[in-house]
This record gives sequence, C-alpha cells and structure tokens, in this order.
Amino acid sequence: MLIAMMALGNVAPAEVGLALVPRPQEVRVTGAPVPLNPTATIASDPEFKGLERTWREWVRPATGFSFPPVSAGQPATLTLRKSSDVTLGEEGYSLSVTPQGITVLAYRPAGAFYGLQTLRQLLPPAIYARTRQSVEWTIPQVEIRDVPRFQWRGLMLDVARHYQPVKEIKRFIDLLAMHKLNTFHMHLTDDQGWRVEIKKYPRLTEIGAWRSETVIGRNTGKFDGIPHGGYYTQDELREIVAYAADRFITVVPEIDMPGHMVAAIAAYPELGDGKPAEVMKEWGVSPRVLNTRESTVQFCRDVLDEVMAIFPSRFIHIGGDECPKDQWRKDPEEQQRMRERGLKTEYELQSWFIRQMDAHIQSRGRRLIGWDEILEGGLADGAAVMSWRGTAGGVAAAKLGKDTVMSPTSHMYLDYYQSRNADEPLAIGGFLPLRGVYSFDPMVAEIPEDKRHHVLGVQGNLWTEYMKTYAHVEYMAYPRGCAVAEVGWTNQNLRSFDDFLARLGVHLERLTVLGVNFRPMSPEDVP
Ligand code: TNX
Repeated sequence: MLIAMMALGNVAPAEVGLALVPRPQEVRVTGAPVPLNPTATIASDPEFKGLERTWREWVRPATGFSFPPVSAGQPATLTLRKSSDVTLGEEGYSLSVTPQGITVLAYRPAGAFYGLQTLRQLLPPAIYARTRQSVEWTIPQVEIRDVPRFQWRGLMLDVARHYQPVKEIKRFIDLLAMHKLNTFHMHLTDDQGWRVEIKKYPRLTEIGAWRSETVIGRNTGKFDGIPHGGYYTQDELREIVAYAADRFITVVPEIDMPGHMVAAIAAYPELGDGKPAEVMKEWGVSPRVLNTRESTVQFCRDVLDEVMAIFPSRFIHIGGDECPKDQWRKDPEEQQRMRERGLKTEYELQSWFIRQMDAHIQSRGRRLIGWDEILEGGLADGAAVMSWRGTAGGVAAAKLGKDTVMSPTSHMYLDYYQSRNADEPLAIGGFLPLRGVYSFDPMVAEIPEDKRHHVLGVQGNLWTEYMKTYAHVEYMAYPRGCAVAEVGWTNQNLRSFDDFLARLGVHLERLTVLGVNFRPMSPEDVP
C-alpha cells in the first residue's frame, strides 16, 4: 500500500496516530492496539542484554512494571533478538508488535536501542513521566522496518560562549537519543571561554575558563558586571562520554584553532601576538589568533593528545573557521616562517597549520574534521569538512573524494530566530523557522552520483552567544531538533512537512511530559 502510493509520486501520510519522530522507513499497522500488562517480561540475546536495564529505566517510573527477565528459551512479552540480516547495519532494527508478544530484531546493539526508542514512542506520551501514571498502557500492533538514511546525525552545542553544567549536558544527550541522533559535537573552546581541563597547561582553565563579565545584548558596549565561567574536568568529560556511549551517541570534541583562540592566548600570551589578552567579553571574530611558531603548533598537538585520550570518537574537530589573516600578514616573524616553509599566502599558512594537525591526528589513528574554511589554501589529506557557509564546501569536499557533514547556516543554524514574532528572545539574527530546517536535503544535487557516499550526514548547530541558560538552549533546540533528526534519519521520498507537523502534535506532548522547554508552535508555523 505504502509502496503503491509512493509510486504515484506522493508522500503517503504516515500513521499519524503513531506519531513516530523521526518517521521510520516502513510502518504497517496490523491490528488493534494490544495492552501492556504489569506481568510483562523481557528476554534478550546476549549481545543486547545491557538494553534490558535501559528499557526498565525508561518504563518503570511511569508504569510501575518491572519487566523481569525470563529464563533462556522461555517466551517473554518483549524479546530483543540478534538478527543475521546485515542490511540492518549498525543502527537498523525491525519491530513487531502482536498480541503474542513484541520483538525487536537488530544486527547490532545500536539498532536494538533504536527499536526500543520507537517502542517507547508507541506507548502513550505519559510513558515519559518520571512518576506513576494511571493510564491504560496499550501499544499499536505494527510491523516496522527502519534503517537510518545517514550515519552522522548530530547537534552541536557551544559550551564555550555559555558553560552548561554536566547535569544539563546529560539531559541534552537524552533528548538526542530520543530522536535517534547519534552525534553530539561539543564546541569546547572559543574566544570567550576554554572549557576542557588540560593537565599540561593548567592556566587554560585557571585563566581561560573565566571572563570577568559579558556584553549586554548585541555588542552594545555595555557590560553586565557578572563573571561567567566554568569548565569540565577530564573525569567529568569521561563521564559525559560514557553516558553518551550508553545511548549510542558519539561525542565529537572541538578545539577551535588557529582562530577563536583568545581564551587560550589570555592564559598563555606566547601563543598569540605576545601582547597580554583578556578572555573576550564581547561576541564576534577577534583579529587575535594563534601564531604558527613550532612551539605553538606543539602546544596544539599536546592539547589534542589529552583530548583524544578523553574522547574515543573517530573524528576530532579542530575548528578552522574564521581566522583573520592580518596578524600573520603584519608580523615579520610570521612572514619569515612562511618563506622558510615555502608558503606564498596566509591561506597556505592556515592550510599548513591544519595539515600539521591532520598528520598528528592521523598518527593517532583518528581523523580530522573542520569547518569549511579548511578548504582554503588546500585541504589536508585525511580531513573531512563540516560545511557551514552553505553547502558549497561540502560539495567541494565530496568532489575531492573527502567526507563531509552538511550544516549550512541556511537550514541548520538553530541559533537563528525561529519566528518573526517581535517577542522572540534576542538571537544572533537570521531567520530559520521549523519548516526551513525540515526542507533541507543534505544530498544536494551538485554532488555527483559516485561521490554521494562522502556525505556522512547532517548537523544542527547551537551557538550560544545569546543562550545564557540551559532552558534557553532547549527553547532554541526544539522542535527544530526534531526536524534535524528526521532530515538525518528518514529517506527523502518519505518526508513531507505537513505529515511531519501532524506527527509533531503528539510528539510535543512527549516533550511536554519530559518538561522540555521547547518553543510552542504558533499559527505562522502551520501552513
Ligand atoms: C559563526 S559557524 C561561527 C561561530 C558563531 C556563529 C554564530 C562557525 C564555524 N563560526 O563562531 O558563534 O557564526 O551563528
């Protein structure tokens, strides 16, 4: 049925009543809903055993059902079974709900986890409550087969402009997991704050993690007089990494260089132009950047070594964005180094710098990713490109045979205004309503057929200049994050904004139960 309607060139409406977000690739409703009883049990193949606890933690508070395990071979209400179907891949699953029982089939644990996330969404929204609810727990009878479209489905949170406590970071991660997002990009350093403990360079956090005050509004020249700061110890970051890994989320750390480094330069002035600096209190791009002395390059390698020891992720983000070249242009020492290295332009110097990081990161068995400026002056060998200034950088990378993640300001900047209402809280600018996010297809037409596999996926970015609190982060992140999730997960031929909106109505009830401070829908969002 679904297939037939697609052949007509329409997007068949999803089962709106199910309101699954992101929309699974194949859903069939096969009968009337079945009740879930207090006597429900769980069984799983050895590889998925750890997920039994996850499931209990999710459903026990609201239902009071304890889902005891059954002994091997006995039938259970909910069974997590290892599939031999490799086409399910790392993250795919199938889910079958019948009066005889519920079965999640997956090839790998992440797939089983997503099967359970879908099952949780099939229960009434009250399932997300943390206290006992008197609700009739029923589950629609369905057959679902679901495999994500892209392998990189991410949100970036800038914890440099405004620090967020570990507890809030964990909540942020839980919301990613609920939406089957698998990548949490942590923007850990910037001009206004250094947020990662580096044992070899203690001043980075002693000095760099704190600013004396913050500009009021959009660089008004007036300051709030309130010190701001904070940082994550290496132990805390390991805790965050483990928490995310339990939810099948990779934390990609970013150390932004050679620009956006004023906090580090404030701590160690020898890294910059040598003059004293303060951690920045205003927003925008500073002309003060790292110098490219060998000792500074070594500093960056040392920092990345400690970072790589904390974060097991395959990709390490080195920023690379918005590095003004004036400081290098005017400094005779820098010009001398350029000549010695056989470089003609400051763009080549930036490229040289990134190549040093690329070689180092590759020598540790990892891969470098950076913002699309790293294409300028020549892209390093092992580099992948995060395309933010539109999609052109991503297209260029793919054409060069390099991997890319699409994150253009036009569709993925969740720091932009989400409505034109005058009462919208101050934001950086721009205008990116829910519909705009949803309309993005990361597989842009300019990418040749044989290079398409280089598009790893998609990412929404939360730059936090104007988000002082975690509640404000959630306000900017949702519901647009739901749209990012569906852009990353659901095949293009199954996506329509109207259908998404219809499901979102119920989905927002789930977020309400969870206490998420999402932006409520307003009439202008609805066509
Ligand atoms: C540009 S996107 C930046 C950030 C700002 C952001 C605000 C990027 C790689 N750099 O430093 O926070 O714009 O939208």
